[in-house]
Amino acid sequence: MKKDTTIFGLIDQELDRQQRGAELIASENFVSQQVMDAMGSVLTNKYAEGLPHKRYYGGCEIVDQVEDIAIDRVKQLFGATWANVQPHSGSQANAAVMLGVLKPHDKILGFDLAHGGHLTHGSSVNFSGKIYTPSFYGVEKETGRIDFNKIEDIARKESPKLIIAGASSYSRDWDYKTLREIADRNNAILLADISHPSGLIAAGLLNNPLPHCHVITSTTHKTLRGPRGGVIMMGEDFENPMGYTTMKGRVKRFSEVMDGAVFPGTQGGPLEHVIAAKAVAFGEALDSSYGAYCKQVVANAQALASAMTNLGYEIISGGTDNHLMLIDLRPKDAELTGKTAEKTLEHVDITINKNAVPFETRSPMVTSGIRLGTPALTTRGLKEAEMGLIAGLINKALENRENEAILKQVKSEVNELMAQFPLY
Ligand code: DSN
Repeated sequence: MKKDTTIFGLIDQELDRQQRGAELIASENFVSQQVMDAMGSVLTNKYAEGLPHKRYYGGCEIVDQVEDIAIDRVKQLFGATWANVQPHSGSQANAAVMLGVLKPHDKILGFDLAHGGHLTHGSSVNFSGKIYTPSFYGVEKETGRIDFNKIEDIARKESPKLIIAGASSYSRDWDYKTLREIADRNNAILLADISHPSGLIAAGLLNNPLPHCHVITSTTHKTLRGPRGGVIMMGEDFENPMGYTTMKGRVKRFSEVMDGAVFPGTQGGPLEHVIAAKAVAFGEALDSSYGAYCKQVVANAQALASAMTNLGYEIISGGTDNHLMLIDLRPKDAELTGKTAEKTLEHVDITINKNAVPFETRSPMVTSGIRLGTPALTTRGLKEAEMGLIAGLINKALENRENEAILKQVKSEVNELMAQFPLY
């Protein structure tokens, strides 16, 4: 076959974009060459519906070993007793948990998307808000933090069958112990979606939900620095509280319900090439160097938050415990929207995303905030000193957003800085 120069030309352009730019999207990272090699391997050719050693296809003896290793490594990484590494993404992992735990129209209680939650935690435009009946908790206006004790008032009023912890733009740690007590008192299952901070949890830098939550979901491509994908885990397996039975009448274990909810419940054939890449990434995260990387991610986030604060920007909750921060632009510049900030920074090769802030007054397509994260820049080797430089460049671009000459100068400063930290 003739090489597809159109697509490979675009891939080269994307590599150049990634090389020259400062990547501050909190949910992105740069995987190692061996993670990419595993993803681009012959394993993409294999169908393997089912679980290792219980497949619906022949010829699975090699992919069984790959998937077993991925499962073993992720269990070791988080201290889990059970894991399913087949979810194609974090959203698919959440869909499987909900299918396993809930019936259509059952009540769920999640963190409000407008306060930093996720679409799959009950948003009206997502399956989770269309199939199930959501209610939400949020942050306190004065502190920008969740008051975990207040969640109980909502749980008592709403009686949700599932309570969801986890966020996509919340910079503080979670009190899983209190949430489990609330879940137990209100007969709810507790799901922690740790897609964003999972790497930092594995490195022991944040509270671990495994001992407290019934079930845990995560993506594998954010702080965990693996391929795009998802995983479901359990700290302790137990007899299924929903009372599902096998065809022979035996009460199923929760892990059996979860496995069935992934396949055949919500997915077909697993992506064994991606599962191989997950195994490689989990192996990298088990290496002692990964802990140092995660510590630097947090140190960089704190340095960036403090530099942005010194430049007059307001960080929601006043700082960060993890890899990201949410900035309300209004106190610095009432005219500056998240949409304009994202576009301006893209123009100077700094990639961020606009983000709604708690108690937002603008539409989700405009917003009053931006979200910044440090996992990707930290992988490239940037440290606290460079975070000060990045904050200065962001500020210079935003303050001079109408001045093309200054924007051009900022862009070349960004490109020069990033050239000192080569990627691949
Ligand atoms: N899109 C992801 C993020 O940026 O946080 C969440 O799914």
